[in-house]
Amino acid sequence: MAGRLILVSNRMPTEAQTSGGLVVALQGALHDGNGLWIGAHPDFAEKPSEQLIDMDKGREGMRYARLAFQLSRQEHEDYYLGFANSVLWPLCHRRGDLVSLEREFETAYLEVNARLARQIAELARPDDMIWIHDYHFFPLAEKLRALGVTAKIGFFLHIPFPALGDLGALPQRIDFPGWLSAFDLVGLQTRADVARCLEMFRAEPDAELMLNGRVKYLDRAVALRSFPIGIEVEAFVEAAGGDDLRNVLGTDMPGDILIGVDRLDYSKGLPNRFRAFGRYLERRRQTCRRVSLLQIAPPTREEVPAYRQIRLELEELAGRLNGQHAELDWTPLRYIHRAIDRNLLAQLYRRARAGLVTPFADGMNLVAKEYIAAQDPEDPGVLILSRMAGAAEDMEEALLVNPYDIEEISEAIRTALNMPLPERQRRYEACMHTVRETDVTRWSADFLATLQNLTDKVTKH
Ligand code: GDG
Repeated sequence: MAGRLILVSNRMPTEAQTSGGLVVALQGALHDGNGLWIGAHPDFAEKPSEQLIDMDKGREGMRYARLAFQLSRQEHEDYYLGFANSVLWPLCHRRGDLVSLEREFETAYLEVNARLARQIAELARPDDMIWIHDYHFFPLAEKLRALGVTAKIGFFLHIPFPALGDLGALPQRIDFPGWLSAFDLVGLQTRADVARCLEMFRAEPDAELMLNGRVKYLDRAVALRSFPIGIEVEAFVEAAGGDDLRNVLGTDMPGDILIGVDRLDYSKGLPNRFRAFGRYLERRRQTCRRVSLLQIAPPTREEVPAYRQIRLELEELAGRLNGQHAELDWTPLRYIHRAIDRNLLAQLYRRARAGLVTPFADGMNLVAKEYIAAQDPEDPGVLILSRMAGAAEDMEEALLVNPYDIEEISEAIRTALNMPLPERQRRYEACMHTVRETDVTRWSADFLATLQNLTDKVTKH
């Protein structure tokens, strides 16, 4: 690649964050000294800043430059908590009932994207490649094109692509297909996401589907493809084999454990998971086997009302469940509303007889892949996975469940805990094959190679 790689994501890695699959994969892609990572500044400004801020001033040895766009507190509320997380997030996760359409949200979203476009346009050169991440920046390419930027621009959407019907919740004046077709390449998590994106274009009289996976819309053409994201497999396997957990707990981890790990988000299906576990406990009364569910659910976006709501709902369910089933020397549900250390997490996955991943909608779900990667191949646990998670598309050997069906999830818990070793091994191996195939380093290399190799014949201007 002759030019530089410019990455744009809402967050960028901080000094404290030295690991994490996506960060590692993208850092690897940002060739030595030849890349820029642009993200939001951690502090709010009095007034929105018109300049990108150099985050690494005076720091030695950075392999790439980090530049920050600074938001005002009001913009954080309207662009980030507002349009991104109270309109686009619920819309893409099939929760139209939670969409909160405020005119200020849309204005701030467009304004932040426009300002960022001006800042990027100042530094982008024609031979650079620009890779934009996620729903915070749907209109960014359109705004860059309007400023005359001709560099190749790719986009990856980490969350589900919305169904045509759900897009109706967007304000009429938004030209969503126009936003997307300003990119050269739109990467989505799954083939089902690509199908939904094509469905949207198919409904447009001005769109023309071409044979090579591209769509022509007005004077532009965009390539659509799925790039299922994954984890940093080897690092995770290694972390899972460590003994930090033993140092923390000693041998005090009695009985069989089920594990769930999710940001506390209404899309993750946590209430039904708790209910299904409760149902399982009711049914197995007669056996004396003690099974605990360890649920780790660190808080996110707590300023958004729907997130406060789900937190209260879970606290109530957890209290009721333990009240009904706990005994003097046993607590069936351990619910931790905090983030825990990554190595400990990997070792807890390995210790758990089953991993519960039951979202109603999820772009991919990396926890599913982490749970598999963490298992002991000689004695693996079982992944219980929602059909609605992107991860289910290529992990058919997990125990797939319908996240709305509490009985089915409770039945899957029973099946997982009683599954004979040869079946557990067979399922583990099949899932692990997918986990390796989608390693995050491969994922980013694949996306960038596809963007790089797009021929210019039908690109814009
Ligand atoms: C979005 C899409 C898509 C969670 N709790 C702790 C902790 N985590 C880590 C997990 C995992 C990550 O956070 C969560 O990733 P997911 O993929 O499960 O979900 P989202 O955060 O919603 O991510 C999703 C993803 O983007 C990537 O494209 O797969 O569909 O929604 O890595 O391990 N990590 C630590 N402590 C915790 O308590 N250390």
